[in-house]
Amino acid sequence: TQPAAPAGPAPGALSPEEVSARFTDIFGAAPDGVWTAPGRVNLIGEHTDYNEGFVLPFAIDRSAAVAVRLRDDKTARLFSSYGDQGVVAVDLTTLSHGTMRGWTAYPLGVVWVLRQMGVEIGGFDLFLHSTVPTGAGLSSSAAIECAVASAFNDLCGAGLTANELVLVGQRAENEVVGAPTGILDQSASLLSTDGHAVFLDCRTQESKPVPLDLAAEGLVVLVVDTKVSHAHATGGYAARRASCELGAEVLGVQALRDVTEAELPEAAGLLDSETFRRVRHIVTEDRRVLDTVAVLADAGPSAIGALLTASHASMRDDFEISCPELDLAVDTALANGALGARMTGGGFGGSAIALIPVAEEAKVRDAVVRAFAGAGFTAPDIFAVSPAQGARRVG
Ligand code: GAF
Repeated sequence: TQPAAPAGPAPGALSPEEVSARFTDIFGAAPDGVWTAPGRVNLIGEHTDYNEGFVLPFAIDRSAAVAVRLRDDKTARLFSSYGDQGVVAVDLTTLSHGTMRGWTAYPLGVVWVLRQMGVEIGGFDLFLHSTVPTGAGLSSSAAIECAVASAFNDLCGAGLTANELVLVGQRAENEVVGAPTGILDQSASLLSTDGHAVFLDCRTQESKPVPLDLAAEGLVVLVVDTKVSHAHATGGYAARRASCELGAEVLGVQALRDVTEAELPEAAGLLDSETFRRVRHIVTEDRRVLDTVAVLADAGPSAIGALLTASHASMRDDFEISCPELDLAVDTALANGALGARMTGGGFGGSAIALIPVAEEAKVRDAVVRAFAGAGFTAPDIFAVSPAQGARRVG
């Protein structure tokens, strides 16, 4: 096998010292600290999280960095390098859902949840710089939530565990942003370790690192960001979650995690055909996650391709959360040497991943770019990712 070259720093990445210096330029004094939290790709296990099932994500080498300094008053001042919006000042004594808008809903949402939990947070200045592309299905919002939650956990001595911080981020997403999401993204961002995927049981929050040394196997995971943006606060995501809850209710189980593949024929007789297909995706996807973990241990990453591709077919045909751009990315990658490929994340746009021998990488990239141009789609952004370290203090 041919060893892969390590991926370089993410475009636009700043060192912790640079983040700290930017903070000082903006707010006129040095921060109390700097924290980072990564985005993620999900290797397999989609929409299984809120069905109390299994997921296998890994953090990617693109992350959100926040520098924070506590203030003596009740004012929050926030600045992000995302857009040219300048400093946003918020009076924390009147913090409510209505005052948390745009990107500030993520850091302020986390602060709101922590305060609801009794963590005493007064005023603060916060600078955010992220290299996780937004709207690409790579958990840019969870990266912000987890960096901010880690910062205040440390600065305010809250003493919350990583699993508790996962739930803080999820509550911010559910209750403030309004997206009915599960714990996949925050878990990946907080629990990942360098060179590993995280195998997570979403019912118990038990997790274990699974070695994923792609480079040693001469493999690369390419992300194809289709540029079709998705929004989980509305529409399809919530509808899929509702279908799953209906399925569990009709089948008389706490969650679809409790349905086995052997029970699917019987379930078909009890459910309408659309709900049945939603249920079948979840039940088979849980099994594919377990199979992927087993195959990784026995035979390594070059043997998991068929499971990834089967997962995509299930999301396309049964869960119906793919789109023409994602299908084209997957099909083109497979036709040009990928061992497996699938959409990743919530769906309805966002990104696909492809597992590729390094020797085929250029061919796959070129073929996907040409296929998108040929179909009249917006040019995708294609880049390699490797399993990275989760949230931590860096300065
Ligand atoms: C989004 C959600 F935020 C996650 O909780 C998860 O449900 C995922 O979609 C689908 O697996 O990323």
